[in-house]
Order: sequence, then structure tokens, then C-alpha cells
Amino acid sequence: MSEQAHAFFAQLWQDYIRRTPSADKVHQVLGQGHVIINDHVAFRTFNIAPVNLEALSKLFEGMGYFANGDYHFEQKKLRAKHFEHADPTLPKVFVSELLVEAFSLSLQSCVREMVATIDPEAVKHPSFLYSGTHWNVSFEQYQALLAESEYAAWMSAFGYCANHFTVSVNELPGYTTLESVNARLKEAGFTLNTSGGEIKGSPEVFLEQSSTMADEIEVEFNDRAARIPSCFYEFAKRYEISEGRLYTGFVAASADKIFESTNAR
Ligand code: OOG
Ligand code: NI
Repeated sequence: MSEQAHAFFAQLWQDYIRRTPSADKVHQVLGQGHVIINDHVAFRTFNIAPVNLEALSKLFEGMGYFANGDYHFEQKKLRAKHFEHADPTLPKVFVSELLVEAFSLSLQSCVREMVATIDPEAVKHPSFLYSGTHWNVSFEQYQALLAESEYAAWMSAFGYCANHFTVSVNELPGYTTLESVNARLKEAGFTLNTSGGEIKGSPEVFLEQSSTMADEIEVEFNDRAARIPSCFYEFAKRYEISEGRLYTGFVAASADKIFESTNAR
């Protein structure tokens, strides 16, 4: 089961770097030849069958993951869960879903049309999680979604893929603080997400996080092409909740700001 998960993340990474040109550069700058260990990977979806959080949870549970935390984001109208695996070399997984019924009827119908193009059979295989978009919206539709929900607009352009990978700073040779990681990234020319401060969280909540602002890439909409924010890289440092045991959860107040890494700069 763990072998299948390792193969899944290798495929997911290949798909992610196609729309995240800076990911390899992050590895070069921070890794200096060492292997980078990822703390977690994040996915986005809509709360509509057959692609809701529950459906995606089944894919991870099928790979040996178990759910271990629920999160709510009232303003952004999202909810999320995180998953962990008994194999400590596998990343944790953070999956959120948009509460579609909380938005305008026009957003709802646009999203429902997008979801209706998905073959429900495809959702039964983990490769669905890097299957991208199953629809092709116009740039005008993208902008209409953006006016209500950056998350909905991002989904319309990129669909199913890793939204970000996350460097585990605890396992990063040569660095002990997130401040020093951030300083190195800025020196190398990366733009960090400053929403809620460069560092979100603290040792008191057992988790500190920072992230780059998403790369901008050209996306082919059905009427024209446009450069828009794609995916980003996150950095996480975890603290012990008891001797030798690092916190494995997430912090909703910090996650709320990490979501903004796909905002336009
Ligand atoms: C997820 C944002 C939350 C974290 O580590 O708190 C998150 C997203 O942007 O889809 O990844
Ligand atoms: Ni994250």
C-alpha cells in the first residue's frame, strides 16, 4: 500500500513541476544536493459529488492514509481535512473543498457545469488527483469566478493537481529556523506570501509556515490565453507536543493565509 503511495507522489510531483517552474529552483537553492523531504501536499476541490472531500478522502484512505483533523474557513467558505500515513517517509495531505452553495447562483451553475464534465469512474483512481481540468472555461468565466472566490477561479483554471508541496524544515540540512529559510529564499529572488506576516503560526501552536507566492504561467482558456497564478511552494517547521513527538496537525488561522498564496501579486 505504501509502495503505491510512493509511486503516486512521484507522478504527482512530475505533474506539479510542469506548472510550477520555481519548484526545481526551490530544491536547488535549499537542498544543495540533499534530498528535500516534503511535510505535506495540498489539494483543492468542490463539495459536490462525485469529487467532494469525502470522495477524495477515499482515494487517500485507499493508499493507507487516515484522517486526523478537521478545519473550517468561514470567510473563504471552505472546509478541510488532513491525512497522515503510518509510513513516516510519506508526506501528510491537506484536502479542502469549496462550500459551493454559499455562493451566487451564477457561480454555482458554472461550478456544477464544470463538475458535470467529470467521468465519475475517473474519480475512483488516485491518478484523478493529477488529472487537471476536465472542462475548458472562458477567461470571462474565470474572471467572474475570481470576483467571488479566488479558490473557485483557481480550480476552474487548474482543476485536480497538487496545489503545493511543502518543504519540511525539520528535515532540511543546514537550517534550524524558518527565518533563515525565508532569508535564503528572498536572497534567491523568491517573493514570499506576506499575508498575516511572512511567518504564520508560532512555537505556541506547534507549527510555523511560510510560502512563496504562486508562479504565474500562461493558461489557455477557451477564448484566449492569459498569465495567471498557478502553484506555489510552502515551508513548514513543526514543534514537539511531547518529548520526541512533533505536532502533526494544521493551524486554521495560518492555513487561512496560506490559501492566499495563489492570489495575484
Ligand atoms: C491550502 C492552504 C492551507 C496549510 O498548510 O495550512 C495549507 C491551499 O492553499 O489549498 O496548505
Ligand atoms: Ni500547506
